[in-house]
Amino acid sequence: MIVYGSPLSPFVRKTLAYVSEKGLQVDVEPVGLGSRDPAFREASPFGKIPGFRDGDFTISDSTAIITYLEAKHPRPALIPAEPASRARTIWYEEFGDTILVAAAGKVFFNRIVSPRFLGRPGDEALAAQGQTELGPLLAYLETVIPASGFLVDDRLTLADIAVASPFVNLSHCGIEVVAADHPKLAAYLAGILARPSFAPMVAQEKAILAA
Ligand SMILES: N[C@@H](CCC(=O)N[C@@H](CS)C(=O)NCC(=O)O)C(=O)O
Repeated sequence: MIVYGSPLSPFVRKTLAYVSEKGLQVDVEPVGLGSRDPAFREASPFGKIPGFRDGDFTISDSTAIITYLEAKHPRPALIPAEPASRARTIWYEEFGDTILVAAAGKVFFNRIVSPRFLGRPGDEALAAQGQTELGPLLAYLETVIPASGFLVDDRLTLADIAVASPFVNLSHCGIEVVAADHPKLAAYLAGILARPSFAPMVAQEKAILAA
């Protein structure tokens, strides 16, 4: 199986952390934004990362890829079967993918992607706006994190992977959740991001950005 993309993308990182937690093996084919690589474009017609290939089967979108893998490899179940737990897992995935990435992505794109990878200055006003938008999102998470350190069913699910991933992009921008302001969220993120599914990948990302 091949995942096309770079773990610097919150969606690629989410997919790779999920793959790792499932105990699956994939090859990562690095492709940059806008790549015209034919094998990648077959998997991802609109050039978005991640793309995915399993033999003749190709698909793009982290949620679609994870849906495929979860159906094909049901154990360990990272999307619970019980209706309310399943719905809450998908809510947190959606919250991470859309609401959180909408804010964190403005910061990451304008402070790192644009100047470092596209060779043009970012829009600092937009980055600052993204940072402001984070306020209510961090406050929300602080109210919903259970003592177990997992968002759903007191065990790791896709919810935790999807919510934690965009915080790595903020960390790359020097923005950390501070325990003095958000103690539950800070402890929660420390726990999820210390897992073997995240920690080595994040270290690799930091090395890429430090080079
Ligand atoms: N909903 C998609 C979003 C994928 C996405 O937007 N990826 C970004 C990188 S973080 C991308 O490829 N952007 C390039 C583009 O839009 O052309 C997913 O979950 O995979």
